[in-house]
Amino acid sequence: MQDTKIASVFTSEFEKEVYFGLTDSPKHLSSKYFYDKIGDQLFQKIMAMPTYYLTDCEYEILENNKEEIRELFIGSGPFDLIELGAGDGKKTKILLKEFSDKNIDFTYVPIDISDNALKQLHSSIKKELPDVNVHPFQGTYFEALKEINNRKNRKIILFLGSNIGNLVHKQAVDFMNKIQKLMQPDDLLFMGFDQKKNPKTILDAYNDQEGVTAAFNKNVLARINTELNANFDLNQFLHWEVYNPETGTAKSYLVSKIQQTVKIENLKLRVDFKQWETIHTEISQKYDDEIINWLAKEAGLEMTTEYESKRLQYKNCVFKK
Ligand code: AVJ
Repeated sequence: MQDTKIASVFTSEFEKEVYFGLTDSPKHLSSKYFYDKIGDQLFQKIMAMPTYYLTDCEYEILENNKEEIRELFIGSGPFDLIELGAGDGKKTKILLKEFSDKNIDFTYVPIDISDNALKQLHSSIKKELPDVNVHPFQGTYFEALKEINNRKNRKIILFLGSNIGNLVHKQAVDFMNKIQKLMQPDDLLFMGFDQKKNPKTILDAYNDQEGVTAAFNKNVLARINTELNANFDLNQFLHWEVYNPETGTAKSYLVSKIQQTVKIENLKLRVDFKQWETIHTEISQKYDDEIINWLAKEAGLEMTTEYESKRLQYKNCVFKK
């Protein structure tokens, strides 16, 4: 049994979520906590791996369609280009460069949970694309909604990389619906959706041989160690990926290789693991047309355009309210 500590003295959202996630059954932790300085670097490594095809697919779509996308976005004049989960902005820079080259009047508002990623993105844009106006905003997707609401210009909202896939359908509908409610008739929502495909391809994308994805997954434990004074032995956990081709849901787990007890000093908590007990850490949902149309309908959005990558099935879809 776990020690109990009255759950009223948490000093951060992280503490609180770790406490409730690791005292729940089955155990779980949120993938939003993968992203600190080390996690950002690991994710950049993942994006550079050929097995993680998502980045290349979306890059190809943006590169091949940048003129058409530019025309679509210009619409009736100046706009704010608001990006949820901007990360290193590698793909978005294709559009930023295109807009900047054509002297389009817009402001780029990158939003990310990682302060580190945002700072790097900001300084790289200042250097590479000095003419682009940038207004970075640090926060979760939920906090991003407030920022979207504060922007008074016409809005183009980018939600790339199949980041939506970290949300279960109910959360995705809820989130897209909240965005829809903040949109004006002229505004657009531009999203990336990784498609259902050969299950082997998906497993390879989330279980690379070099162990980068494993390190990325375990980074949430590393953060608990350093930020909450815990003693997780990362070697005693196994990265495990499952993909259900029926539902299109990929799930990541950390599996305890042995029976063990972990101490988290800042939470005054001892967490017992049975041998082979799991911590569920991430979902990466894969989509098909039926699911995307259903999400859009539920969220009160109408799809106006879609782009598909040639090599592997990945789509970018444009919605209006
Ligand atoms: C950034 C959420 C889109 O789920 O594919 C990559 C994160 N996790 N490898 C994804 C991730 C493991 C990624 N997203």
